[in-house]
Amino acid sequence: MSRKPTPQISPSHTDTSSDSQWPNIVILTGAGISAESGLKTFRDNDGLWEEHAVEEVATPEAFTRNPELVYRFYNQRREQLQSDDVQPNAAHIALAQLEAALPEHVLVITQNVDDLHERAGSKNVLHMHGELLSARCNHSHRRFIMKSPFDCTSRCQCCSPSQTIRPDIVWFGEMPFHMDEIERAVQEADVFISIGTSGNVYPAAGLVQIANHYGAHTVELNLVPSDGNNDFLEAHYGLASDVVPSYLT
Ligand code: BV8
Repeated sequence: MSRKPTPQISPSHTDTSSDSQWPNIVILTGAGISAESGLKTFRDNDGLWEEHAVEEVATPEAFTRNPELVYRFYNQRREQLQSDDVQPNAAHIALAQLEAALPEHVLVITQNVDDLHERAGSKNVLHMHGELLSARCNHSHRRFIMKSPFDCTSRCQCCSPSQTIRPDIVWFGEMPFHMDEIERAVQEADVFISIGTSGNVYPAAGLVQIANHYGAHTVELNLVPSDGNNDFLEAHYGLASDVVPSYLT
């Protein structure tokens, strides 16, 4: 597949009136984009998994075996996310400004389960690993906003009798959300930008290969080279709150 011409994407320097000239920009984000907002990443030194083995808290088997522990793990993160000192940072804001300047041409696919992209103003966001602030009925799989802590008495409102609910999270071994839409968007992307992810978790980590195959210009913006850094045509390293705004403006 031939490579699409590398488009110029800083809308601040160009008239964005003629819509058709603008590229389709797909952005994949991971825990690193939220690190400077105070949310722990997964695999950095003081990361989330350090405190909990993945098998303990992020698999359906863990939830069946020990729902209280899983509830506690997610309640801690929900409480932290809702505290006043956790706010979107300059990287989230830069992505929201890009979407505002190029409506219909920017999609954020996030592995993150926080709502910082939305709170920064991004509207076109797909949470492929679910969302901390919602819950899911264990029977109907219907999802609903739930900001209060989970506990073993939590029940859904969609079934009769009410059924147990679970965090609205995609655990290991479960199919991520929105995969058809995600793969279609990556195939149609002119630019694919990966921000703040170690490239450890599939299928998210495999999206750059799809982007390359369909000829997109692929860019990694990260603190350090990720496991998949060789798959990117361009890379800039540093703190997301520095490297993302400077790349996009
Ligand atoms: C599935 C829950 C199939 C949410 C998560 C192929 C090969 C090998 C393995 C597999 C494969 N296919 C599937 C697998 C198994 C597995 C997998 O990938 N395992 C890995 C560990 C080997 N994948 C799955 O199970 C997936 N499901 O494939 O299902 C299927 C098919 C049919 C039918 C049914 C099923 C499901 C994956 C989702 C699992 N859930 N989390 C939660 O609790 O939050 S994954 C978890 O990791 C989070 O979602 C997280 O977002 C994600 C990825 O981690 P990162 O975001 O990258 O975070 P990390 O800490 O690793 O890295 C942070 C990066 O930021 C670092 O690079 C760091 O340098 C950088 N950084 C730090 N600070 C900054 C910064 N950058 C910039 N600025 C800073 N300030």
